[in-house]
Amino acid sequence: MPDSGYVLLTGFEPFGGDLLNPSALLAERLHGSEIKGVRIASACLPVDLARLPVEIERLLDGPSPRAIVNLGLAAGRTAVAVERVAVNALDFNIPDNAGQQIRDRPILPDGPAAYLSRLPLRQSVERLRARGIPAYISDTAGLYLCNACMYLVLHTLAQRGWDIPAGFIHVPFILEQTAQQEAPRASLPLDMLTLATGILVETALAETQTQPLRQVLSSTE
Ligand code: PCA
Repeated sequence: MPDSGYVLLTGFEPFGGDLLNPSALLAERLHGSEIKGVRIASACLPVDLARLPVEIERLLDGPSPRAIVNLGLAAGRTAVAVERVAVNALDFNIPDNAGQQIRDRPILPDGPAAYLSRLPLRQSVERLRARGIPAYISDTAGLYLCNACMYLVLHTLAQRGWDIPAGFIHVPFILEQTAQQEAPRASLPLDMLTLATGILVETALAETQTQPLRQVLSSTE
């Protein structure tokens, strides 16, 4: 059987005192499944600025995946947020899991100011909404580890000339988490977010098939 490649799907470990991170659960749930005949390979990324680039490098140290979807938790957001842009800046409101609180620093001192998502943003949001899942295009992924992940992945693709769909999705809390919160914040059910992740991967893959020569939407250069 010909190898039809794989989709790299990542989540993040818990951070900021939370016991779980829905993005890691989603990645785990979809690991090994197939979407449009393409296998999903999942990984969990560290909320640790020193380790994050090493881990991304390790994950991309092989043949190019067909698509990359990186997931993270955005506490308090009300819907699935398809991120439009990653900026070359770090400014942490809370320390990372290694206790580092970075202020006002670039991710890569010589890197471009920003990278635009390589996911089909509008189609993704439309397809999620059509399935009854609240979603929107977000214009900021924050200045913490998720933005850094999106930036580093897109930077790596630009450097290697890998013309594949890739980008970042922020998900809200899951219902199960907010039940323990003093003042429960916005959440969506885990099953709905699982469905959303599948739709996002499928949309990314569909776009590659219809537009194999999609222009590189990368830097500010
Ligand atoms: N959310 C954080 C980092 C890890 C995660 O899941 C963020 O939004 O940057």
